[in-house]
Amino acid sequence: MRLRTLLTSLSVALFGGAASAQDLEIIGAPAQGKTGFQPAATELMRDIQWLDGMLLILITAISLFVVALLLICIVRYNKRANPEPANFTHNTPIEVAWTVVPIVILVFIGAFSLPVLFKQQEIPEPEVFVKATGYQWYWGYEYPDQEIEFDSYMVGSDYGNQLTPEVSEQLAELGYEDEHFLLATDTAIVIPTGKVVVVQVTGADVIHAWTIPAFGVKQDAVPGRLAELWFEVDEGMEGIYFGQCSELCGLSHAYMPITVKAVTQEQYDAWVAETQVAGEYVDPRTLRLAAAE
Ligand SMILES: [Cu+2]
Repeated sequence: MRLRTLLTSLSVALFGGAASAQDLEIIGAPAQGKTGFQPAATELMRDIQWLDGMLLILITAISLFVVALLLICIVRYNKRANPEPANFTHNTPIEVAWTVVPIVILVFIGAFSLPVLFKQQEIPEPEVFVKATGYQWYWGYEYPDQEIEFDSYMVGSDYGNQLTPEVSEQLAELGYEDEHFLLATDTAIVIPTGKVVVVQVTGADVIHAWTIPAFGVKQDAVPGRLAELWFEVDEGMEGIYFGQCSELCGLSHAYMPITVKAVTQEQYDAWVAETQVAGEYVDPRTLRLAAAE
């Protein structure tokens, strides 16, 4: 697997690099000392960020309300200020209120969060279809319509996952900086912006998970199961996006990152033409149909 992969990877890397790495901006990457989300590159991620902001306002209001109640109790009902405590145990209106109000709040949250969830889970008709398979410890990719197949290893996986001078050099050759060590891969998924991309996710050995934070997608890669996720990168958001395997999958779990290059349709078409490899090819979708029968 690895040798054949190496050969195809080479062509992918050569052109993948030329087409995109150097002239593509790195958009989806974690930044030192930052909190919050990476910039949203899809509508799905914008929805998630909006939901997050809305929930933050809501929980801040609830927290302030609870803190205010606590402070009132501390100040007005301490032993000194209130030497004769009340001795009732029930208050029906208050009990109804603290049951009904949280229900209303939860229904309100659900009314906004469920549509976001459904939008992620309802997979549209793909314009580009990619199959991602998690292996211990790298990702394999297939474009059945284009008959493209390659594996994607972390830059540095051949050097004990250490940032050696050789690895530094490899990163530079692919257009990355040292800071992208642990994120950059030798090959990358290339997809066009403004198109619906469906990624079919599965695992070959143990459970992995495929994610790109800036796209707002994450999907467990479970052996024996085919799951799907979708995204459409906004036009104008051409760039490089990183993700990492997100399901603890063994020793080198931390060393199987994901690189997606979002490019224009023309660049994508050129990449496909350069990368297509002849040979025996099994369409993963026929396997899916067979499994469904
Ligand atoms: Cu993993």
